[in-house]
Amino acid sequence: MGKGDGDNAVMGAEVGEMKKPIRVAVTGAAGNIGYALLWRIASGDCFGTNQPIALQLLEIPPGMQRLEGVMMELKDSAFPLVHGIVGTDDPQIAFEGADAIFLVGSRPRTKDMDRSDLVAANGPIFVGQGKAIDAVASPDVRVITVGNPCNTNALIACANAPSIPSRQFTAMTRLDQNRAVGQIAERAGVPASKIHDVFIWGNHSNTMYPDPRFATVDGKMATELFEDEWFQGPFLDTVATRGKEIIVARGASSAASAASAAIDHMRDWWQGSNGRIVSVALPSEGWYGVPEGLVFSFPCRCENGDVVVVEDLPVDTFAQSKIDENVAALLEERAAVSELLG
Ligand code: NAX
Repeated sequence: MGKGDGDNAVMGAEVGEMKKPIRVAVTGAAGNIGYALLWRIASGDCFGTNQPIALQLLEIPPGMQRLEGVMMELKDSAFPLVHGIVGTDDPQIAFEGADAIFLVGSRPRTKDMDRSDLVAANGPIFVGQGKAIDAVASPDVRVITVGNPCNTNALIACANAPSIPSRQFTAMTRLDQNRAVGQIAERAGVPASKIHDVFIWGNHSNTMYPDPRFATVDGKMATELFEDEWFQGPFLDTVATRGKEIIVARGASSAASAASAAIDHMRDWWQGSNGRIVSVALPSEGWYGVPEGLVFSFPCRCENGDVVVVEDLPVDTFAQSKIDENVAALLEERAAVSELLG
């Protein structure tokens, strides 16, 4: 199956009006996040309402029957932008010619697992998927890693795809950002749209740091409205532990909000962030003293299809201590998977 070709496995493929269809791959497509994500992609929320797409969905064999059901429902939704749907358990088919890839599928953490068990259980998945991306995806592919531990999984996939520039591999900290925005908006009594330029440093884990120092609330500096004690105490704690709180309340992990954040991340990358600062975890080029190659969340702007790190923000003592804490955690994760880095 070549880029833009038809294929027996493609249902209802028709290439034509509007723009040329792009190929969008989603792994773990029959999972909880997949169920929310696919409908947002298909409706045009991510790549634009004039951008047709072909969906290429990956599952593991035990997930294939559930994936069949998801594909039936996608067909039944009759999305005008969807020009084809492929479901497969072969990464080489799922990533063939892919222009955008959402790496969602991985083993969720269970009660008996600590973070190092999670790294060990999921790391190997991203070796195979990185190699497949290297072999068959579009050379311009943009990859977002959602499956946890997402920073280190992105690092593994990137290391196993040497022909693709490392800046095309990212991990998602946008959910942490959105959680931070939600907290500030609620306290200020304004809609989330009034909050700009809150962003996340570091790892998608409870060490991440939601930096409020440049945030604005309806044009006013957030730090003039609310005290440091709140930002460094309850605000930080709420954002850091929100995932756990949701599991307790809902009996299941965040899914719709995670899918929504993945849409925000890829939409801004694809269409631009309109000058706003957003959080993207990407392989460090030494920015802010973060060791080269670590997949670390930085303040970024998205413009002309690229993610550009905002390099000149001042860092105070508290922010530096949080950056250092995240560097240490990510160095430890990198050491734990060193044999998977090619
Ligand atoms: P689910 O368990 O509902 O779905 C995961 C799906 O992935 C399953 O259908 C499974 O069969 C499939 N899968 C497993 N291994 C695969 C492989 N090698 N190739 C393709 N598919 C595979 O989990 P869900 O709630 O959808 O969460 C998915 C991942 O997102 C988890 O790792 C989770 O920890 C992570 N999250 C990341 C977040 C972030 O902010 N970065 C937040 C939400 C979420 O916790």
